[in-house]
Amino acid sequence: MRALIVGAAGFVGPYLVREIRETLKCSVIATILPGEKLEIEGAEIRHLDILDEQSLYRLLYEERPEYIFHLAALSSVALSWKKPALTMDINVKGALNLMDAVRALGLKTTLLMVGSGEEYGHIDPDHVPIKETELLRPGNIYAASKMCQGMMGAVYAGSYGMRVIMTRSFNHFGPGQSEVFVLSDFCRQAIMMEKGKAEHVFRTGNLESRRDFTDVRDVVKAYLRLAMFGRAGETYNVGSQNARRIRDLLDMIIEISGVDASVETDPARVRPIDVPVIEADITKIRTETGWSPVIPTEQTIKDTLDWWRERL
Ligand code: A2R
Repeated sequence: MRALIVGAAGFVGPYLVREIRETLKCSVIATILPGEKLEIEGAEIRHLDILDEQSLYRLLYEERPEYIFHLAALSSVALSWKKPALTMDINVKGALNLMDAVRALGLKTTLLMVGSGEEYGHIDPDHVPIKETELLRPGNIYAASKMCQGMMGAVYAGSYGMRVIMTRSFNHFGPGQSEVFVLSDFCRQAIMMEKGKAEHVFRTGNLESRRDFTDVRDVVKAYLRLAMFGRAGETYNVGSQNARRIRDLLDMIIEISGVDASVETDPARVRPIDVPVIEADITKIRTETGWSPVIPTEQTIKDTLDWWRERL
């Protein structure tokens, strides 16, 4: 048995490789972009740009994986404002290329398409925590692209009988995440201060938003449970069902790191449109797969601080 991870060179990929090997005990093929040189422990590496349809088709023809985990994306909301066409190309056309190659080859494959909690967009506070049945009102380019991916996934499952399962993954974080993402950025800033490389001021965006954060190591466990027990054509929230104010999380980072610092708003870090509260209702995934997150936020912060400590 073989599992394929498409877009494995990012934050989630290496964690997913480990989780697949432990849970499915099968070989893992991991794709990275052409030109990248990267070793991922426990996986065979292939180069792939999902916009290159022929290479994608050839890879699937040769490998015929039983499981495909689709992670490849332009995954930053901030970047999606700057590069809207590229976001649509990678996140919609790329996902479509993948599903259509599986269809054309007639592969009996489980495809897990990773979407985003951002797809819900502006939510009535009375509708929080958000169920999968909630109307989608994406408030940014990234969210709109992921919504399209999810819709196409449902079409391929419904029309071609393919085993396509979609996630709406809420914020995740942990060691190894880029500083483009808020908590990793704060942890990095804390360690820069600790090492005397930055003045003792946190530069932040909007601190009043409430977000639902899950440790990446819990997130990849959810992906495995969904690949094994999820229903074709269905979408599942992956989150903690515990939205926290970014300000409170920053306070936790300050306390755990022990740095003494003030906090200043940096206009460059404030997004054009921000969504005040995002929190997942995880009843569906919990009931159908038995998954729920177990790693405490304090632990994730501690491990992320340690990760930056080693690197800076
Ligand atoms: O943009 P890069 O150079 O960091 O490469 C990203 C890669 N990627 C692609 N792979 C194949 N063909 C493309 N045309 C293409 N464009 C970008 O996908 C990166 O190595 C990977 C995605 O990793 P991250 O951006 O670190 O996302 P993460 O945190 O691993 O999240 C996985 C999934 C994504 O679909 C997110 O939108 C979702 O979870 O939250």
